[in-house]
Amino acid sequence: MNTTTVNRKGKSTLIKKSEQLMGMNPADAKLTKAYMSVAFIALLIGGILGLLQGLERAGLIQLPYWFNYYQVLTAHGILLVIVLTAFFTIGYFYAGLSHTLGGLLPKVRTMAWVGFWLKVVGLVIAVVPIIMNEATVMYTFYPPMAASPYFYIGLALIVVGIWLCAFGAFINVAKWRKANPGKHIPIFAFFATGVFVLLFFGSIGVTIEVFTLIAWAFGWKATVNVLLSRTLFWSFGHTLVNIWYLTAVSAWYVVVPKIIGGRRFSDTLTRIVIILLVITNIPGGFHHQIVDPGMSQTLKFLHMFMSISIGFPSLMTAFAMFYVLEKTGRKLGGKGLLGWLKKLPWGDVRFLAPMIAMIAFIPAGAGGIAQTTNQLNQVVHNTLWVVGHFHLTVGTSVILTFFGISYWLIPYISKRRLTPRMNKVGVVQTIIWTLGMLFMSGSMHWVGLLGSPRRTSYTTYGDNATALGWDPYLIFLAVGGTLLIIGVLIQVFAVFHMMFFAPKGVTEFPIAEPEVAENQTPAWTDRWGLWIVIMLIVVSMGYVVPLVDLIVNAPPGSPPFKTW
Ligand code: HEM
Ligand SMILES: [Cu+2]
Repeated sequence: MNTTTVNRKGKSTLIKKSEQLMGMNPADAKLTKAYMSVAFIALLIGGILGLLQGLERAGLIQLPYWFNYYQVLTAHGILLVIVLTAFFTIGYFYAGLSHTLGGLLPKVRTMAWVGFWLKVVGLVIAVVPIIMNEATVMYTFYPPMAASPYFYIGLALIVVGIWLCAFGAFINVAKWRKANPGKHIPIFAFFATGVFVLLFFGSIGVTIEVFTLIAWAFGWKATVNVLLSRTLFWSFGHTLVNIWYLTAVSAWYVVVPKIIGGRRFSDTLTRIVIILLVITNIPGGFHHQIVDPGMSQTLKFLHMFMSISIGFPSLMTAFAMFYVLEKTGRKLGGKGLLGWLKKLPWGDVRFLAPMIAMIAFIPAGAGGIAQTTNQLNQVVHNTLWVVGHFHLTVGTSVILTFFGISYWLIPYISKRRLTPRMNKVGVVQTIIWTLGMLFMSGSMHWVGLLGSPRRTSYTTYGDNATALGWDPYLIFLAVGGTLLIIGVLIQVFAVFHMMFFAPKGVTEFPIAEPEVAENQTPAWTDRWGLWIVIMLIVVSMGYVVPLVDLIVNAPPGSPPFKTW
C-alpha cells in the first residue's frame, strides 16, 4: 500500500517502517487531539442544550427569561452543526493526511494551528453575544433579524480559520504529488482533497454575506438585501451538509472494509463518486428556499434537479458498500441469502456504529428526496419534520460514523489501545444513541406531518385542538432526548478516557486495500484542476443568473431588526 512506499527524501525505509509501527508523528497527533477535544466538548455542551430544548418543547420545563428557548436553540445549532462537525472533520482528515502522506509539512502544521486558534477565538467572540441575548438569530442568522456585529465577526474568524486548514491540506497534497510523480493520491488524501475543495469554494458566498452583515449591524450600511443574503447562506449551508456526508462516506469506503477484514470496492468508482459529489454539490442550495419569493420556477427546478442528482453517487455508494459487506461475509463462511450478514463483526463498535449510520442513511436520504420535491416541500416546510430529517442525517448517519471513528482514531493519536471493555461501552453507546434518535427523530417527523412548527417553544396556541394533539409526540421527543443525553455523556467519557487513560499500545489507522490495485485506476481521476474548473462551471450555471438578478433588480433593502 502507498503508506509504506511513501518516499521522503533522506529517510530510510527502516525509519519509516518503525515510524508506522510507533504510530503517528507526535506533533501531528497533538494537533488532532486539540481538534478532537474541542469537537467533543461542543458535543457535551450542545447535547445538554438539546435536552433542555426537548424538555421545554414537550412542556415539561420552562427555561428562564435570561436563557430562553431561542438562545439555547441558537447555541445548540452553532455548537453541533458548525463547531462539532468542523473540528471533527479537520482533526480526522489532518490525522489521515499525516498518516498517508508521511507526516504533515511543518508549514502546514503551523497553518492548521493558526486555523485552530482563529476558530476558537472566533467561536468565543460569537458565543458571548448569544449568551447575552444579543445574537438570538439561530445558526442560519437570516436578516432582517440582526445580531450584535461581534457575532458576525466571530463567524468570519471561524471561516478564515477553516480556509487556512483547507490551504494547508492543498499544499501538503501538492508537495506529495511532486515527490511521487506517476502515483495516485492515496485514497484517504483524495477524500480530504474533495472535502477541503468544498469547504473552501462552498464558503466563499457566506463569507461575502457575513462581511455585508458586519457593516449593516454596525450601522455603516443602512439596509441589506435579504433574499441575496439567504441565497448566499444556503450556497454554503447546503454544501456543508455534503461535506459532512463526504467525510462519513470516506470512512464507509476506506475504513469499514478494513475493520471487517475485507477489501475496498473499486478504487476507480470510489474516486468517481468523490469527484461527482464535489462537482454536483453546490448548486442545490435553493431546495432550502423552495417557498422563498423572488426566484423563478425554472431556477428552483434546476436546483432541485442538482439536489436529486446527488442521489446518483449515493446509490453508487450503497451498491459498493453492500457489495463489500456481502463479499466479506461470504468469505467468512456466511451462506444462503442473508447468512453473510451474521458473519459481520456486530460486536465491534468500529463496525457497528458506521453500519447503523449507513442503514439510517436509507430513510434519511429518502426523506431528503421527498423534501426537495416542490409539492411535498409545501407540506413539511418549517415543520418539525425538517428537524427530524437533519437529526437523522447529520445527527445519526454522520455523527454515528464520527463516533465509530473515534474508537480507533483517539487511541491511534494517543498511542493507546481500545480495550474490550471500552469496546463494550461503545456498543452500548451506539445502541442508546440509535434508540434515542429513533424516538426523537421519529416523533419529530410524525408531528411535523401533523403541522407542528419548528423553532417554536412550547405553546398550546390557546388550547387549540390541533396543537393539543401534538403533545403525545412531543413527550416521545423528550424521551428520545433523554436517551440521547445519556449517549452524549458516555461518548464524551469514552473519548477523553481513550485520550488520557486507556492502556498504552499501538492502534492501527485502518485503511483497506483495494480489490484491484490502485495502479489500474485511470490517471485522469487525479486531475483536480479540471474537476475544480468543471465544478465552477456547474456552480455558475446554478448561481450567476439568480445572483445577478438579485443584485441588479434588488428588492428594497431592510434595516436591522431585533425581533426578540
Ligand atoms: C442530545 C442530543 C440532541 C437533542 C436532545 C436535540 C434536540 C433538539 C431539539 C429539541 C431541537 C429544536 C427543535 C425546534 O424547536 O425547531 C433541535 C434543533 C437542532 N438540532 Fe438537535 N438535538 C440533539 C443533537 C443534535 C446533533 C448531534 C446535531 C447535529 C450534529 C443537532 C443539530 C440540530 C440543529 C442544526 C437544530 C436546528 C436549530 C435551528 O433550527 O436553528 N442536534 N435539536
Ligand atoms: Cu441542502
